[in-house]
Amino acid sequence: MPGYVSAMSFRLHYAPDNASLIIRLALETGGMAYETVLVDRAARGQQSPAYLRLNPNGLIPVLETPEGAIFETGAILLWLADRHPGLAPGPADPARGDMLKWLFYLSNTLHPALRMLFYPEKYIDGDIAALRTRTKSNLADMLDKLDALLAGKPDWIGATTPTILDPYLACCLRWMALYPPGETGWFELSRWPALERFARLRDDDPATLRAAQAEGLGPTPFSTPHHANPPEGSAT
Ligand SMILES: N[C@@H](CCC(=O)N[C@@H](CS)C(=O)NCC(=O)O)C(=O)O
Repeated sequence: MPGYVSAMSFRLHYAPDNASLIIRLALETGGMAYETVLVDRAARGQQSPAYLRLNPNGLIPVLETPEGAIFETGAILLWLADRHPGLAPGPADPARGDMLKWLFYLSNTLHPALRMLFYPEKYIDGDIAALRTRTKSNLADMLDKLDALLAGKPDWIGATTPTILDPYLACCLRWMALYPPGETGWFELSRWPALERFARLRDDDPATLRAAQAEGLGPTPFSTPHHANPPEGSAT
């Protein structure tokens, strides 16, 4: 595995259609130069000694930066936004607090609930079906709140110009529609009209088109997603 990145460049450790997609979309939105390193999920590359040196949690993504390796999707997004004006309201912007609270909501409430649905065995030794049932209901409540947020048309999520929150939410919607196979019947995007409009807007974003090409996501990756058909690697 390659080591530290050269000055002023980013190296994204990714697997197709994994949480690294959120970071790829943010990098594309910001027009930032980056290279990618495939994590071979089929071979459990995220648990290799070299990868664990970058992220001791063995989770994807990692972004190598000139200042060191960063893990945790929310942390990487905020780090990028702090260095790239336009990706989020800055510290002096009155919208900063609103942006931060919903960024943290995505990263410490919505995203972990998705992980419970996708990897229930990491959260419970017993009744996986019960955990999944409760988690789906919790997720539906979260989507109600996010739909209300977007219906209010804030200019830092769901607006024409995307911020770091847009790829995070868009990817979560995509994964709810696709994963785990056989467990997605609860999710019907049309139940949340503002979220459905949001997903359509994100489908057509130029950064989405570039990421979709790189990871084989197809033409409508957020509003009517299909499983990825990536040129390299595998999603699971
Ligand atoms: N809290 C982490 C979660 C990342 C995460 O769930 N990554 C998944 C891929 S989407 C992963 O690495 N799964 C492999 C595993 O659990 O072994 C973050 O925000 O970066």
